[in-house]
Amino acid sequence: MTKKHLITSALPYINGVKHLGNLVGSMLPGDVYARYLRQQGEEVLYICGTDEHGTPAEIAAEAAGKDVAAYCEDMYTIQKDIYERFGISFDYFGRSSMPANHKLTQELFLQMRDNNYIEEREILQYYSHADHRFLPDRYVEGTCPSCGYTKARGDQCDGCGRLLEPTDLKDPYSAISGSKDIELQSTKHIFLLLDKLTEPLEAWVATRPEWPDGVKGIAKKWLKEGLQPRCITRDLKWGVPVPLDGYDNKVFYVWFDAPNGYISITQDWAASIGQPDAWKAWWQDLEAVHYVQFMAKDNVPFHSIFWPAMLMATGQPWKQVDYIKGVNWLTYDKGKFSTSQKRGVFTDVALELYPADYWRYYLMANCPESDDADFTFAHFAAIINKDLADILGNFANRSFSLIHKYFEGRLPVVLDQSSLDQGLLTKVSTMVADYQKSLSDMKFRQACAQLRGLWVLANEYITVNEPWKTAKTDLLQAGVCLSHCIYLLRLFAILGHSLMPTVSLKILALLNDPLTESEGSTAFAAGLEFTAYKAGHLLADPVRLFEKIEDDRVAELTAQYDGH
Ligand code: B3M
Ligand code: ZN
Repeated sequence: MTKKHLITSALPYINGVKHLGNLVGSMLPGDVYARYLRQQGEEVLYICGTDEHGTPAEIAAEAAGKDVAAYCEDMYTIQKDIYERFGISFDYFGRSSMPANHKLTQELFLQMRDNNYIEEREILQYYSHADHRFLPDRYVEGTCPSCGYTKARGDQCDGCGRLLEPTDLKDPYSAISGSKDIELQSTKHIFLLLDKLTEPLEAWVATRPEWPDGVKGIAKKWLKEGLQPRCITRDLKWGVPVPLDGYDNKVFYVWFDAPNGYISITQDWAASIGQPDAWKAWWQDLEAVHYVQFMAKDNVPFHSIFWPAMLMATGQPWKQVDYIKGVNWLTYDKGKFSTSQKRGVFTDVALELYPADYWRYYLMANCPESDDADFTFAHFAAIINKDLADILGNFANRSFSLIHKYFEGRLPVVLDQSSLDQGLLTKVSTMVADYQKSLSDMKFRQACAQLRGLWVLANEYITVNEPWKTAKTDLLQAGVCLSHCIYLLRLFAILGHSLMPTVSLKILALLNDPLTESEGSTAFAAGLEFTAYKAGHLLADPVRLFEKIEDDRVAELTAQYDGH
């Protein structure tokens, strides 16, 4: 029995519009995979939403001069709209601050406590006299003890990725005010006894040999280093309240509630479709679901160790992730994206500059799967101009223009066994199968290269057969060639739908094809047959599919977004 497919992308933090690195790190690959599976006729549920608690939200709301709840409401709407315009086809894009996540997180916590995985401890925490408050870990910054990065945060060092406690930092200061007038004072917090879950976690990770090497490496490194009890409460106001007496001024650590958001957002999805229990089939029917998570590598520890441990500690049979597609980072011109320094391309601006599908194709063709990838406008323009404009766009333009010139815009001939170019079809079928396998295996760079290879093959086919010449002496021969080109264009529209949904539908419209949304296995299978159209099928007038990006524009954009 084929399994249903549960897909989640790491929940983007609520603070600020996300950049291209966030998009290619979790939401875009998740979408390509979800679209591909749906097109194969598989049952898919694609869940994501904003990660709204913790210091990122509080700091950003303060900077925006807004109440944090109002800030989150506004940013949720803005982010949701951007992902829709990028064609990210979530089945539901929810919010970790919704009541369902508060309820679930508190329930899971109490189950962990009843199973003796929770401990209260007095700890020393930085109190800032300048800010009149205890400083949560992300509010403390300082020098990383491992790599010397001077803006390391109290929970993780952005310089080397190491997870830290605030007391690990050298020369610590308040990230709120910059004040060094901070001192360690005693305060009560709650700890999750992760160390008690080492064995079940080791046994569970061992059942996931197919995880990418990078993901397995991170999980095993954490286990090898030895899991430590981890503090799961923070001195913040905005977050999930702790359902215990004496914790009125504390909330759960954001990473203790955010992953539960995958489940609670599914609960919100179920409510939104009027079937409040529909979420259970995805999270409690363990054998019926294949669960894939998409995220950037810095999130892997929390998804491969921390959250699975939390679910194990509840003693409940929660669906655990089957495959983690962790990707590396997209750098911007050999540096970091930066909101504050206005360095890099952010998703709202990207949509103003070029159509979503330009970005979708470029980012997947250069997806930082096995290593970091670097974005420059020069490289972006080179790929758009070559792959999309010169190869796919040129092939479409030549095919349509010649059919309008010699065949009044109608399909020249309906191909049959006698006129079909078997050699071409054999090559195409093999390449299509390879492309399908790459998408199924979530090897996106490879899939894009294989799709591009099909476009190259089509250009070679029309060049070798020279229909613009043969039309003058043997119209039928030219017609047979051009009918193959129409078959190929339809195939490219269907194959490319998961990567470039808008371009795909544009090509189908040019073909006057009845497929409105090339989803579902019939559409995919239909793409492989060559008798889609009847004799005389009228094609739309040719339009240019892609606009090239000129050198002077590249120079302009490079200067505009380099953050100086
Ligand atoms: N909000 C993404 C990040 O670290 C983080 C993911 C949460 S998934 C539960 O940018
Ligand atoms: Zn470091």
